Amino acid sequence: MEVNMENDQVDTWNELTLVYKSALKEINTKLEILNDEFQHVHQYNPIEHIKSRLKTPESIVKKLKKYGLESTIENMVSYVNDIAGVRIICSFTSDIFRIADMLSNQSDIKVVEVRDYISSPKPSGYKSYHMLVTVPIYLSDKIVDAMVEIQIRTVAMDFWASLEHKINYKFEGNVPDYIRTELVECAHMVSSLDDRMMSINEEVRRLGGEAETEA
Ligand code: 0O2
Repeated sequence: MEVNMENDQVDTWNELTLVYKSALKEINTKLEILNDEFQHVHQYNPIEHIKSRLKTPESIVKKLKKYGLESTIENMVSYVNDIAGVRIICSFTSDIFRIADMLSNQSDIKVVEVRDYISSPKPSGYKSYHMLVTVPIYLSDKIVDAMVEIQIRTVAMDFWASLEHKINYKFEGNVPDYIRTELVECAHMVSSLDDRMMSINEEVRRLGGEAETEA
């Protein structure tokens, strides 16, 4: 898909990209600090790994088309909330809420919206905790609040979501019913696995140890 822009729009787009990239850096640094501090205080890392990405212009245009909107810079900023996206992968479900709380409690982060697909999974079986936040970016002559979509999920939820995403892509949304049903069943297995792994970890902690996950 081709994205055509006038010269002045290219300038605005480049500035926007810089702001969103900076927002990803800010959030990543905050997460690294929280993870390091958690390791220092509790000898435990709640975060397994972090992935961050800027949405490609092609996917932004595709999303605007889906919303029936024109591909303008204004529409991108106003209606596409996940231009900057961070995915945080944790070992246990309890870590998800711990990280969400720690981020929400930071005074410069404004939580715009929370979608808790852990407590209320999507009909597809999708589970994840989504937060839409803004973080201030200090430029030379102004402060800009940049929007970042944060998705927090366990390793098992992430495994399920990435396979389901690939399947949806392959079938362009028209996934055969029996595969959909199988995916919903697998999502239930993922939930049960997450619950059991968390129980084992809690039991080990109760016994005075810590079930370390691989570094
Ligand atoms: P991509 O390519 O991953 O960025 P909205 O952004 O509000 O228009 P929606 O679906 O109402 O879209 O918002 P929601 O539910 O918060 O979902 C945002 C993102 O969560 C999606 O981004 C996906 O990454 C992920 N997601 C949501 N539902 C599912 C699902 O059923 N399966 C999988 N695998 N991922 C899901 P995008 O932009 O749709 O896609």
